[in-house]
Amino acid sequence: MALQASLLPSAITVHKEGNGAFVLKNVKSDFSPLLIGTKELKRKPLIGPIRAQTATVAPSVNEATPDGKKTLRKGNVIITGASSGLGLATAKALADTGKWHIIMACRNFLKAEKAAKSVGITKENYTVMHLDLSSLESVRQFVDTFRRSGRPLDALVNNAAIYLPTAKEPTYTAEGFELSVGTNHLGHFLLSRLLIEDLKKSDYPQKRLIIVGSITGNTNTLAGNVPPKANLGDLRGLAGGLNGLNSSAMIDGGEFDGAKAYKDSKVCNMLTMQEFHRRYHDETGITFSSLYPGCIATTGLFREHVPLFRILFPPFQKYITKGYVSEEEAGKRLAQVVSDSSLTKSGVYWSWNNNSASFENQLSQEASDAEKARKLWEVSEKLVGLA
Ligand code: LMG
Ligand code: NDP
Ligand code: PMR
Repeated sequence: MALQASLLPSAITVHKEGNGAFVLKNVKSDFSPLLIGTKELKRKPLIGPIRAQTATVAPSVNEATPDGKKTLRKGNVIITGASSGLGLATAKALADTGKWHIIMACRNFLKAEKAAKSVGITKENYTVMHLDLSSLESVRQFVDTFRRSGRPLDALVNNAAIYLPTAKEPTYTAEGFELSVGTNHLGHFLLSRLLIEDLKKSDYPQKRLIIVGSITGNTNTLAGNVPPKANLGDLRGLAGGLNGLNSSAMIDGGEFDGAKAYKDSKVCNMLTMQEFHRRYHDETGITFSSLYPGCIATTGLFREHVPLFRILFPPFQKYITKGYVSEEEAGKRLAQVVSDSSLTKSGVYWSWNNNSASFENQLSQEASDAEKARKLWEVSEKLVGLA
């Protein structure tokens, strides 16, 4: 895929590596050209328990500094599943810049608070808000709570996920969808559809909606060919409600397989990002992105896997595939997708090479099938009650 160099800042050059990958070099970080200081706008505390949402959005540029210089206000980013692994590392990386306030959207409030403290994110840089993606009711409540906080929304990171590779039988979300696809795809689909309205209202200069993808959902890679392989088929199981009663618990209508359900959910994530791009980018200017941050073999994602796997997987990835990346490094990569001024191109699936240089990666045929993306969008909006 050719890079649209015209859309990129002039400081960036595009190199083609020996392996055919395009790599961005001399990448500049953050919004530095726009930033002269990092003072956050002071907001009035909320009065009363509930306040109807108004369209009062803090201006993105604050001219109230004593020396008359313009400053960009702190960005507000929602990160789902920020209580561990990649989400926590990203929250830390963004908080450390002093330019972001992180809304940690987590199912376990206490765990999230402890996690923020354990990595040294300071109080003024984060807020924990409850979100259980396996309940659409909880997703709607989260959106209400966020709106009542009065904060504008500048970036949304759909990061949370569950992986149930050893499950023999399917389990279900509150509304009765198979748990992996229900959480990883449908929960995030509803969240993103609702919050796009908030992103639209923000006057922040670079607004972004990110959905974390993975190599394991891409069958154009070796990792994506480790069985069971992702395959959404004709979406007959999803259209039937994924409930395992009158339809299959799997998107393609097949037998339940927990590892496949996870990989299928990642294909849905990558397709959804592209469909958002097609439907909303031109109208809103929002940047829609997905990414594979590298193999973060030590995270909680593998908590349900057999113990031997959990022991062998990290050295296997470190020394054999060389696909391993630390939580800290992966967090920096996702933080780049949130705030680096060079990663503004929309509709891109980002990956990194071994020197941690980002490049636009190719998705598999299925994960870039525009017709499937449209169908997935339409079936999903029915399931989450938007159509
Ligand atoms: C299945 O589990 C589930 O049963 C199924 O339901 C589904 O969920 C599926 O994909 C999901 O998973 C299978 C899983 C569990 O095992 C595997 O799939 C095996 C691959 C595990 C990957 C780790 C391989 C570890 C390789 C060892 C490397 C050690 C690194 C040392 C580095 C030192 C270097 C200086 O089963 C297990 O977890 C059991 C794992 C048993 C591993 C058996 C070894 C396989 C060897 C293949 C590796 C090739 C090594 C090449 C060596 C080159 C040497 C240079
Ligand atoms: P972790 O298990 O460490 O983090 C997942 C997060 O999701 C946790 O905070 C977890 O909450 C949260 N979560 C799970 N279920 C729900 C739910 N119902 N509602 C709200 N939050 C929930 O895994 P990773 O950090 O590895 O995974 C993060 C993302 O990275 C995922 O999208 C994954 O697919 C992706 N990814 C990971 C790779 C890897 O190698 N690890 C590779 C490629 C992609 P809690 O803390 O309460 O359990
Ligand atoms: Mg995989 C060649 C490189 C490579 C990479 C980058 C990954 C990433 N894996 C690779 C190769 C292999 N893996 C090979 C050759 C095997 C067979 C031995 C293998 C096996 C394997 C298993 C059993 N790999 C796995 C599993 C899992 O259970 C993980 C998974 O599929 O989770 C859905 C996994 C992963 N390998 C990766 C990555 C990034 C994962 C997990 C994370 C994810 O997609 O979120």
